[in-house]
Amino acid sequence: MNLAELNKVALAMTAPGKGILAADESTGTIKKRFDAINVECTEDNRRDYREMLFRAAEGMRHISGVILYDETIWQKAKDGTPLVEIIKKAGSIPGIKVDEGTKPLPNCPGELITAGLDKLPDRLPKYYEQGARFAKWRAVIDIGAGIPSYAAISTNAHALARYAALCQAAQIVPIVEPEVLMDGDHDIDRCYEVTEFVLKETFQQLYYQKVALEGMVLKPNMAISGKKSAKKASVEEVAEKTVKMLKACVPGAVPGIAFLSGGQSDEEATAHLDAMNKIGNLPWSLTFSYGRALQHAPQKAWSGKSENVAAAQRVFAHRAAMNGLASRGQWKQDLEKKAA
Ligand code: 5MM
Repeated sequence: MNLAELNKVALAMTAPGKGILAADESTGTIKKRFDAINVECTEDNRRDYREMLFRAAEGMRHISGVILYDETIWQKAKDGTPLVEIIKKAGSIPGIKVDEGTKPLPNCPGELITAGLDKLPDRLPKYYEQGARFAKWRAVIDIGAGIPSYAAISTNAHALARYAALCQAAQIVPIVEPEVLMDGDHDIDRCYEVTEFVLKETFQQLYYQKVALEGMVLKPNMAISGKKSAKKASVEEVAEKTVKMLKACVPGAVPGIAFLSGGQSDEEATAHLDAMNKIGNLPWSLTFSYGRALQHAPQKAWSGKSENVAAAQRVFAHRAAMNGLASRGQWKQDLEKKAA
């Protein structure tokens, strides 16, 4: 393992002013997104949609890396150019989602474990050869009555650490994503309490597996109220509590933290990131690794029509630019109004 090289990639992925585009929806998830805009979920449509994003030069100026799904990393654009080459030409780093989704966790009703470790040592060198310099693995922790259990937290943290160690051995930077879902009716303090526990356990397991923190990126959820919570925390409260929680759990050796959006509205995800960076004086850089909060608007603008490509690319560029500003703590709400 060349740790200096891993560290260089991790720093580039989380460089201020830029963030990561999570375009790694599995076929089932992208089908849901396409259903919402009445687009048929064919291989060609998935290719055309993603090619449109990767060729959006203005938007890609703010994108340090792109997380791809297995299908996409091998795909070629309409003119025969590999999609990974388009990403690299745009000055961005290609990455790959390597987990194989979730399965029910035995003895833990309603809880999940992420699968995909078995063949990982054989798959990673192939992804490296194809141009991937980082990978992603997402663990899912739900909050509800009697959950999460310690069994679910520790099993998922262990899998995340095993994955991260395998990535580094293959000279690939692991994005470690322990996602505490915001689907429930819990308040921000319950989210804080669960996420703190999950992060502590994750870093303990990373330590046991001898993962070099300098060569990884953390992709956490924010401390935030559940979507069905009766009391919605303000932007300031989310920022203050998330920063407090991360400072208590994430060693300064980690080069950068790139948040998931988790179902927040596009503008909320930007405002929260911005407010955290405005607090300042942080030991790591804080940026975005958004899927929905970056793609929702361009998907709607595109709606599967080639005549909408330029408009969709403009919408994508706007969201990427807003989040780029937020990663520096320089976003202002006025900028959203001006674009509208
Ligand atoms: C883009 O969505 C990713 C893939 O999800 P599935 O494997 O379930 O299809 C997802 O892992 C995503 O990278 C993260 O959850 C962050 O995305 P959001 O939309 O929460 O920012």
